[in-house]
Amino acid sequence: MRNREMVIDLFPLSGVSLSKQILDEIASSVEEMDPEKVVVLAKHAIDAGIGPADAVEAGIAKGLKKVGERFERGDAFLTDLVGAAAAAKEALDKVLRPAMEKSRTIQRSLGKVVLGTVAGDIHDIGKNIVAAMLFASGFEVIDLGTDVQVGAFVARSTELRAGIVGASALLSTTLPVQRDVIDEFVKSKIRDQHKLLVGGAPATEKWAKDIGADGYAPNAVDAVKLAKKVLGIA
Ligand code: B1M
Repeated sequence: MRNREMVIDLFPLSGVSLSKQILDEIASSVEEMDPEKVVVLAKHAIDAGIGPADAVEAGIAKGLKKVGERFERGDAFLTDLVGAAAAAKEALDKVLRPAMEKSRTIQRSLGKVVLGTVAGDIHDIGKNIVAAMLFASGFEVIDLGTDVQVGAFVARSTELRAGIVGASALLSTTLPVQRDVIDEFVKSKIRDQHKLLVGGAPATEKWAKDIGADGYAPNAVDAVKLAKKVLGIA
């Protein structure tokens, strides 16, 4: 708690809760593309007792979303997306993902998850957070990276006997590739050997149902719940 007291001293009283002040500043610093500041604030968040998943969702992801909205309106350039993503990644790699991974208490594996961002898509921030949360919760995660070809999902999950396959997509143009991944499992006659999950900003529960996936998760915390649910783990 000594750390929390030190952080309280850094944020003057303003009627706004300490957590909200820190999380709002993380979001603004991502928008301002200031990696050093995001890293310092992420450390303050952990010291103040904010969980790393909350720091990601209510801080980092919120800042990225705002930059994305400005980009869509034409008020920001691609360089702003790149700069904001770089600032976010710095805090995720140096502070928040290690904090998530450190919280892993189970040593035995709950099961293998093959995870990747689908072909044509290089967005990996959300997928990496999902991977860290699954690992922290006891899963063994095999991260295939980004721009993963449909056949690679099938080949790697077969080779590794992974019970779960997760496909992430962030673009409306790459969302249909999630359906291609599922179709490939069906064509290969191994559909019933794996639980196929989808996620990413444009995906929805309805989309998952329509393409025959076993489930959809809107965020990393729900992805862990879903992975446990499809394996029948309480
Ligand atoms: Co891009 N981009 N981007 N981008 N980018 C979006 C997605 C966009 C919505 C921005 C906008 O216009 N508002 C837009 C897509 C529009 C559309 O398709 N409808 C867009 C575009 C257009 C593009 C380019 C085409 C731009 C261009 O070149 N002209 C280009 C495409 C490149 C490509 O992939 N081929 C591009 C490039 C980039 C950067 C490289 C600059 C960078 C990515 C850096 C990186 O990832 N390494 C980038 C960024 C940063 C964004 C935004 C701003 C932020 C994405 C992000 O990281 N969010 C984004 C705007 C937005 O999303 N609102 C945008 C934070 C992250 C924590 O959330 O990824 O949703 P998310 O992950 C969540 C959940 O979705 C879920 O859990 C995660 C954690 O909570 N989840 C899963 C994700 N995957 C899961 C898998 C699961 C379960 C849950 O499996 C079981």
